[in-house]
Amino acid sequence: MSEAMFAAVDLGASSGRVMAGRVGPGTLALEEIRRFPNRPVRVNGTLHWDILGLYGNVLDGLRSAPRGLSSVGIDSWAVDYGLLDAGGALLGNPVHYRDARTDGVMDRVRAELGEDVLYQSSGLQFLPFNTIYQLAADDLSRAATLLLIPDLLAYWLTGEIGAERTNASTTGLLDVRGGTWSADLVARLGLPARIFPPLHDPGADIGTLRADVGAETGHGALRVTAVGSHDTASAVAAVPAATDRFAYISCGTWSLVGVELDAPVLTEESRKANFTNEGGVDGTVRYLRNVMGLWLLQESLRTWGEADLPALLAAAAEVPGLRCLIDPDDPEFLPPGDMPARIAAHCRRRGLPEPSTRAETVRCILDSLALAHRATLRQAARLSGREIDVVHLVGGGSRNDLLCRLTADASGLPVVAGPVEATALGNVLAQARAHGAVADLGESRALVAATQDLRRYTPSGDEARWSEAARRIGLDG
Ligand code: LFR
Repeated sequence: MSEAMFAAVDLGASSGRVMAGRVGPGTLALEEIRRFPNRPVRVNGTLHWDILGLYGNVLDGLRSAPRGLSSVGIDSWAVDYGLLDAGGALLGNPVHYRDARTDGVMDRVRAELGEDVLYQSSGLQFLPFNTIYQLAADDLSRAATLLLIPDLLAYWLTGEIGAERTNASTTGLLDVRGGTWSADLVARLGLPARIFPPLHDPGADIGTLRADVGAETGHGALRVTAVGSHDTASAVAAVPAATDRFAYISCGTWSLVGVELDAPVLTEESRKANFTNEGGVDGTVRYLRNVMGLWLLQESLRTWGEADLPALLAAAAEVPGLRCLIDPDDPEFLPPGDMPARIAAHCRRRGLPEPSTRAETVRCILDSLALAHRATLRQAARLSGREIDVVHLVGGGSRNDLLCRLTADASGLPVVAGPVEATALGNVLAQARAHGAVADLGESRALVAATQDLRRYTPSGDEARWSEAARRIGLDG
């Protein structure tokens, strides 16, 4: 097999990038073409994504990408969507999942349909922003088509309409067993069945660039290939695991903590622990839970107007550990706003010591995330029966040396950190498979392990200290 080149469009909640990836025997190399911030905008009280700004950056990225690409693939954060009218025009800017429009909606839908009905149907964890609750809060009267964010961008690039399955699995409206839209839930919620497009899997050929897009970007009849369009599905596909006895933490704005399975876990215990069964590439199940993640730190930095993260992390490493602790998954931390003040108030309310400096706040966030990682890893193993020998921590968070070390110490498991760009790599590898440049998931992962920078953290062994801290904050897993 000779070398082939692919472009990956990867949109995260805080930044987006267009990457070029070269894949061949023993080769997997990424080059960053364009990186841009993803800044939500509040308009008339509603928090929106700047979707045209993002699309403009995607076009600029493609324009700067090398010629000779075999295809381009798109992934983004999950659950959010745009609505098209009957003529294919976008009905308003997509709303951000952290917007308050879903306040109280999940509880209403749960009470009406029953938690068990919802979980048995979709296998999805209960998060207030899942598409199903957003749709229940939306005006769909003029909507002809619903497109999740990567599907919307693919539509603008190609003119083709469809829904990629890994991302569709985060809506709460995909049948977890059959992989089709759940007609029953759609009907019971009174949603219009017409808006749900035909489904396809990663690897599917979506179409070629529209003539005007080809001319504008200089890529002629470039093909758009479906990838694991949910960013977390792409990240998990690029975990450099050698066996199936691994857990992953896809660590960025969120920490997605779990294992990869062949079949969903739909037990009552699993529902109560709020674990999700999302779709992975090759029909795998991403059995995981959302931990609040580095959002806590990002939002603190935004509040402080602080730019020097390396200095803050170095200072946080010197602060005595496990003193100030929070439950990072408290819903009060979900919306944008003054995070340090909320963290202090959370500690105060629970009668726990409050952080008083920026370094203490950062240490509190990282210690608490490590404790949540520990608890979730334990639950994932217990609820799924999967034994875990190693934790792969991938994504932007794998750059955070202190968080990786604390996660190894807290979990008592070796942590392999990296690759940083797991999502873009997973995106490129899904395309490479569709174009015959790699054979399967196992070969893809072996290629990541052989070519990417990885760091290994061995747990320090002070298990008793972490257990005591976990009990103090109620995160014993
Ligand atoms: C990570 C992620 C998570 C999803 C959250 C909201 O970027 O896609 O998997 O739960 O964002 O879409």
